[in-house]
Amino acid sequence: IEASIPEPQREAWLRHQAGGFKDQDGFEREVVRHVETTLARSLYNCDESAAYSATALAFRDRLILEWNRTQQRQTFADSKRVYYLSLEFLMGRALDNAMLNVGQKDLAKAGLSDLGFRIEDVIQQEHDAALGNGGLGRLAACFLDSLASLNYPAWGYGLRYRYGIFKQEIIDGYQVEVPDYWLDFNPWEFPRHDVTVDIQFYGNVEKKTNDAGKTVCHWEAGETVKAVAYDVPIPGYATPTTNNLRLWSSKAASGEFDFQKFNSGDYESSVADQQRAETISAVLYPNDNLDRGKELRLKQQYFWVAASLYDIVRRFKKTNRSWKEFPEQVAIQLNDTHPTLAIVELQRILIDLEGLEWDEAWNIVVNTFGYTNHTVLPEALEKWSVPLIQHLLPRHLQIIYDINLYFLQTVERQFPDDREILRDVSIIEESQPKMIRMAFLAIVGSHKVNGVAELHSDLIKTTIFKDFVRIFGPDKFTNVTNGITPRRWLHQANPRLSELIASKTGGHGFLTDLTALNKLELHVNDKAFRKEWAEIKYANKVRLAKHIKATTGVTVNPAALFDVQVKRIHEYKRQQMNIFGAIHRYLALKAMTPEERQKQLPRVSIFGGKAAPGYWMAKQIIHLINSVGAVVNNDKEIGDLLKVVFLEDYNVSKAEMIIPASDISEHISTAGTEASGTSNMKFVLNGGLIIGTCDGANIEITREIDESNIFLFGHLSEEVEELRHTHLYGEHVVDPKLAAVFAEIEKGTFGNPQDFAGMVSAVREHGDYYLVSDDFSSYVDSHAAVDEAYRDQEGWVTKCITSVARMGFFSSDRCINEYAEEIWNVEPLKVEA
Ligand code: Z15
Repeated sequence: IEASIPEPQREAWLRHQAGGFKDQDGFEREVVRHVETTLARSLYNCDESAAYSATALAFRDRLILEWNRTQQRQTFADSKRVYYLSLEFLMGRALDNAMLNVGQKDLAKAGLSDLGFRIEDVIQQEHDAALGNGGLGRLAACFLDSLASLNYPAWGYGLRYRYGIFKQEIIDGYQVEVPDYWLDFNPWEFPRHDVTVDIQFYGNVEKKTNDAGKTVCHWEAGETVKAVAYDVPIPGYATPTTNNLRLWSSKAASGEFDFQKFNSGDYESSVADQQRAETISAVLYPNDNLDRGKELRLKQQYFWVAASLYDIVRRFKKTNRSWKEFPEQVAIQLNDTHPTLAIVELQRILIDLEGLEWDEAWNIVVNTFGYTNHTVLPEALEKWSVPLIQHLLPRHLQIIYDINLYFLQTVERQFPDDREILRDVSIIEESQPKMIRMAFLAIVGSHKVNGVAELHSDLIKTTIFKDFVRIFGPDKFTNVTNGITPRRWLHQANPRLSELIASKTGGHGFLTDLTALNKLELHVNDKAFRKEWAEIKYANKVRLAKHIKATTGVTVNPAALFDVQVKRIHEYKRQQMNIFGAIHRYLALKAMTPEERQKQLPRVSIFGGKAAPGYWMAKQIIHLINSVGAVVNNDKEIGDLLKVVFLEDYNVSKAEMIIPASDISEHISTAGTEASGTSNMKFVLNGGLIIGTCDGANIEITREIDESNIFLFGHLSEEVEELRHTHLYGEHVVDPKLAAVFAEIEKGTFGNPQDFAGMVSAVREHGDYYLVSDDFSSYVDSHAAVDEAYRDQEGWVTKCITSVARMGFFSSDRCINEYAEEIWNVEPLKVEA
């Protein structure tokens, strides 16, 4: 590597190189220095927020030193790098994670205490980095943690949204969205004002003859926007590797154009240009599993993809290799279809700018990309209209047409005289207007396509992508079951449980090899261990009960069974079935004699999750949950036997508190709709059981922990299509228990029935697409089985311990190793700790 400082002066640099703090005293010195200089405060006005800032800065200083060393090491090793392209990174808080990953939380705790602060309170000061909607964004964050912890040379690329997912407030039982401005103080990002890329939009394409006399396409763009890099260090757990997450921020390109405007006195419109450019990275689209086809979203996608590719290509070019070696140096993973334009952009770079022939370029492209599919829901599959792409990216549209042409020609050779398959697999849908099917483009432009759980990977092969299996053969399609990082989701979220497990499994090795949890099974009958296990769960429930009291005013009994469903609100996830179930339980309790009632098990039904602002039905579901809570929680006859609460603003840091406090959590999507689910894994890892359908990763969790440890119910994915058909064309009778629930809603027990009419009619009048009625009675029965099992506290604890012991498979480390071997062909970089 070439150094910018010449030899004789380098000695002074090495003498002064920063080392970061080494002990508690050094840590305290750094904190005080940051309070007094960086923050310009003193011991007279250092509050918790300043203590957080200074602590974060002290750790940030450490991280960036490791970051630098890691980048140098990876460049020097010259090995293949992985680039994970994701429009979402749902990181949550960084301080606790940084302290634990570099192994200095104890030191910081003692240091902060010495300075007059409690580390728990300091940690709570941090604002979540919420650059994501739900599962897909959180998966990306877990993957970054595993990539660094396993020492893979890997970068994440995303957008630096000024506003992350909105903050949810519940006002009079309704969701209200408040913008989340999170950048006021963010010590975790490093602006790289020297790392910028000019990104072009609009304009037109001309044919030109280049110096070699060859005809090439030249894109004369109409607008240029600048992408500025912001780097976020990603520390691995117990390793010196600190990888990079590079987020792009948009800025007006200060070209001559603006200058002219400025000179001619058109100051206002040059400011307007500025603002328009900054709009690109202004806000995360708040839709989970839904594509709305907005132009600004397409601009975001191209902006981010083009900047990232430029950066990747620039780095590759420094190695002076020939283009054909590109796929040996670079693996790019597409997190869903959102970055699919990267395929087109790389082809454009290679043929238009680098002068490669089409076939040679296309080989490089296909060998570089891998595509992960995360959904089969039709409303989530991205399609962009041809006129929109024509307008925004005219050269890219031509390339897409060429990709499609060559692809369809090979299909035609393979299946002569089969017009149907040509129409079915065409990247261009012949609709009005024509649409580009991004998933098809992603499949054609990648060497591997993976689903995220076994059932899901099978489903994509037999349904939405079945023709592509015929064309490319089955080996192009593979499964990588999702995973979660045990560092955040056990060690950080549930420190007492983590320590207890460490004490029984011979240390903290399970945090880097989660299969080591299986040693817990040897201790399942150890009385003291079981007692402590139960105490930890209870303490976590007490903490959540306090939060519930503080935020909703509802008093809940920590000894009650905590029944939790926290995730984005969506009809396919069936929170409506859960609240209908709660109403059913309420009616059953009301119908009992006081003596009978006395024998019932107290329950707290806990909900949380955001509805997309434009998703009317999801908002109605939130309203019904709150309305039921308002009645049930104030019913003196019912008392502790049933409470229904909706926790506002569910996010990563709330998840870290809620998940460890759960007894039973609900993963009850209509079979075949939830690609994987990942919170199911987090709940079980934290010693909670689950009630769920045979969907997504629930199936593999069952395989691992045994069906005796999970409450499964409902129809299977093979049965769904026929049931839907019968609802529409045969007879459709609503389950009687559910009909009674509807009757109660319509009586006005929970407020104006009109407010909930959409939810009722979706089931009764509109074909019950999500099979709420079909699954209702088995759902209710399954809950009765949960009650029964919970009464036997000893049996319950056995189930919990056994389940945790068998969860090793679901580490995102296992998952990343599978990607590395099966898709990326990359190896970890050996490092000395
Ligand atoms: C999203 O969060 C998921 C899929 C999507 O297509 C979009 Cl747009 C957002 C989720 C799946 O719903 C969930 O089942 C899966 O566990 C998660 O991605 C990660 O693969």
